[in-house]
Amino acid sequence: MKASEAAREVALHRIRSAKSTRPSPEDWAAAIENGDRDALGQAITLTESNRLDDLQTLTAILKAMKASKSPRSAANRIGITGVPGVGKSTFIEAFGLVLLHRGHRVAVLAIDPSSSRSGGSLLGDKTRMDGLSKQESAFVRPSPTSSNLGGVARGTYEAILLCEAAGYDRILVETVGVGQSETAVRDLTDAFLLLMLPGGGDELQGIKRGIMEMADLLVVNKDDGSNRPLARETASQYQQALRLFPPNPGGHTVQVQSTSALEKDGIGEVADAVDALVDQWSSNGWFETQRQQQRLRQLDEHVHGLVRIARWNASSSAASAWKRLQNEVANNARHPLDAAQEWSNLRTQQEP
Ligand SMILES: Nc1nc2c(ncn2[C@@H]2O[C@H](COP(=O)(O)OP(=O)(O)OP(=O)(O)O)[C@@H](O)[C@H]2O)c(=O)[nH]1
Ligand SMILES: [Mg+2]
Repeated sequence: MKASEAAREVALHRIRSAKSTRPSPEDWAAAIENGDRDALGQAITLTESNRLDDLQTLTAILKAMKASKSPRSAANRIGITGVPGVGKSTFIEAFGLVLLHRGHRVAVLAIDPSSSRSGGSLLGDKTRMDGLSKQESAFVRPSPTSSNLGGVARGTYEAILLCEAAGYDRILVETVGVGQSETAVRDLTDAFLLLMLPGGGDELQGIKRGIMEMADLLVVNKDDGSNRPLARETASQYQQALRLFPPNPGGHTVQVQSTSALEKDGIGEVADAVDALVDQWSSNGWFETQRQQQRLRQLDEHVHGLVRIARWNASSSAASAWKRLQNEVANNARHPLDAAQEWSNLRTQQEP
């Protein structure tokens, strides 16, 4: 078990064992809405749980939220991806501070920040987002959502909703742009920013074309010092390359911008560009269309996720049936589809 998972288990245990003293879902929701950071943090911990009772508590909290009753929240969800070391955390710190100056309340969620390195990253991120996490109007949660459910970002959607209910209106989600997690983050956010390094084609940067096609805005970071000429050249190369891309469903032109997250340069322009995109999507309908697609995808993912959790919480007879099916499939004695069908039939029979 990774240290981060152990810490999460300890936190979940603490929440569960306080069952008799902990607030009702209504009071818990009210505490979050009133800005109680501990209440928010603990509810986010629930989103990372693999236990049905925790998820039931979470559901009750979400249903008790006033915000969930409004048809469209005013918050913007912004995904930020890019290869390790491109400067995502540094960028989020600078970007977050700009948003705070503009009167926004900023929440930062990180998805699987430790996936590509061995530990250490959480500490690093805390120092990199030091200025932001100290601010009253900011909430930084470097949550290691390395879900053992197989879903990359299960729970992050709910974490976003919780942050919004707590009054944060700019939700920044950081993910490392090397695995599947960026697709998951794309499916959770309104605007998706891809950070790039100066120099090198996209292949060199380990960025797949598919990820470039998902981006709403490309940002060449580290446009400072001796990197400058190369950063500018890289930006114009990407601008050229984008012309060959298929039109994106939001109907906007994908722009390339340059920033120095370190020197906090060009960051306000990125914030302006994101605002302009959201304005455009609000008037052409894409904002709500995309949110609707995302909600439906969440429904689908949760159906799968809950089936998996139910399997873990299954009765001993169901558990031994599952073991038997696994064995048969592992030994090639049975087709996976056939075994899955038997499992699904078993479950249907058990239901009232
Ligand atoms: N020169 C320069 N260095 C930068 C800039 N932004 C970040 N860095 C440096 O690049 C290194 C990596 O920055 P991070 O912000 O941790 O990058 P990251 O993309 O979050 O990295 P991971 O979380 O490990 O994927 C650090 O040493 C930063 O100081 C920039 O704009 N210019
Ligand atoms: Mg980082």
